Amino acid sequence: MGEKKLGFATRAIHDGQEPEQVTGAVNVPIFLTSTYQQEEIGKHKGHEYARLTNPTRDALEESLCSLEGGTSAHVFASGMAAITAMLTMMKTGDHVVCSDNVYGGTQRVFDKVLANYGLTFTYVDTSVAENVAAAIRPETKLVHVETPTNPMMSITDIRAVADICHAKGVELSVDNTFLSPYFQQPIALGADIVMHSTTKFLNGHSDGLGGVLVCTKPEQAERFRFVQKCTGGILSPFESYLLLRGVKTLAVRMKQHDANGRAVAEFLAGHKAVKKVFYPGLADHPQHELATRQQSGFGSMLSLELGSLERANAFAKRLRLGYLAESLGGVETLICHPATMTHAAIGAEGRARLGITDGLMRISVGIEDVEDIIADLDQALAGR
Ligand code: P1T
Repeated sequence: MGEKKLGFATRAIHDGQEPEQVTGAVNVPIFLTSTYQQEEIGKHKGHEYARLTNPTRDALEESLCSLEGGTSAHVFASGMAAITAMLTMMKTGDHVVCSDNVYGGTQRVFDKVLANYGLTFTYVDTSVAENVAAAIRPETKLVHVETPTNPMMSITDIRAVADICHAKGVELSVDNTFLSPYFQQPIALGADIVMHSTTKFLNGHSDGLGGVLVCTKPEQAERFRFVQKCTGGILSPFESYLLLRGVKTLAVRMKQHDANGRAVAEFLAGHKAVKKVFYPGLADHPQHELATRQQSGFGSMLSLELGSLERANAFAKRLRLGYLAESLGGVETLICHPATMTHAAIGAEGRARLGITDGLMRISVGIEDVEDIIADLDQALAGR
C-alpha cells in the first residue's frame, strides 16, 4: 500500500494479519503446536519451540505494536504477568516510583512479591508531576504510571512526567488499560514502555486474560523476548487469537464505549442518590482540561460515590442488566465494588488514603443501547 500511514481502524484489522501463506486464509489461524520440525541441525523456518515464538502470537504482537506506535510488543498470560516481566529489568537495590492509585494487584505484586527481592517502591500522586521529580533517587530505574487511575480516574500528564524522567535518566512506563491505544498514545507523549491488561478493552469480550508490554528500544525488546523465553509466562495461541479478533473491532467499540460513558456520567452526575461521579469527561473533574488535551476520548470507565456499603450493596443487588463483577472493558456493562474486589489487597488504610470508600462503585459502561443501561442504573438507584 502507499507511503501514508494507514488509519487506526485499518491498522487494527490489517497490521500483522496478512492472509496465511499456505492456504490464503484471511484470518490468522490458531497454530496449535508446541514445536516445529527442523530441516537439519541448526536449520529451521524461524520457529523452534512455542515458548519462544508462535505465528498466532507473532501476528498479535505486530498488531499491538502498530496500534501503540512502538518498536516491538511482547504478550504475556495476563496483565500481572506483563507487569512482573517488566520488573525483571530491575536488579536488587533498584527503586521504582509508582502512581499511588494503581490496580490493587499491581501494588500487591510490588510490595508483597518483588520487594522480597530487594526492590524498593515509592508511591506518589503522579497527577502532580512535581511529586515524581521529588521521589526520584539516584537508584530509581523506572516510573510506572496508571492514567486514568483505577478506580479514582485521576489523570497524569504523561509528557510532563516523561520529561522529568528523561532529564534524570529514568524510564517511564504507562499502564494504558483504561483508554486503550484508540484514545491515548503514551509513546507519542514520551513514554518508554506501554503496558496493558489486554483482558480489558483490547480483548473487549470478557473471554480471555492477557497482558502486553510495548517497547520503544531494541534493548527492551531483547530483554522482554528473553524473559518470555526464560520464564515462560506467555500468551497461549488460543488467547492470542481471541485478542486479535477483539482488536479488529477496537475502533468501533471504543467510539460506542465513549458515547455511552459520557451519557451515563451525565445521567449519574444529575442523580440525587449519587454523591459524586469521577469521570474525566465531566467539566468538574480536577484534570478535565488535561484529559481533553492528552486523550482523544474519555472512554467508559467511571466511579460513583453512594455514601455507604449498605447503599452500594442495595444498588448492586437491584441491577438487572449490568453485572456485578470484577474486570472491565467488555461489551457488557460491568459494575465493581473496588473496596472488596480490585482494591481489597491494599487494606483499609491504603484505600482511605486514596478515597476508595465502602460506598464507591466503579462502572465499566458497555456498548448495549445506552437508554437500557441508564434505565437499569436508574431503577437500581431508585431503592436509595
Ligand atoms: O487481570 P490482569 O489481566 O492480570 O491485569 C491486571 C491489571 C493491570 N492494570 C490495570 C489497570 C488493571 O485494571 C488490571 C486488572 N484489573 C481488574 C481485574 C479490575 O477489575 O480492575
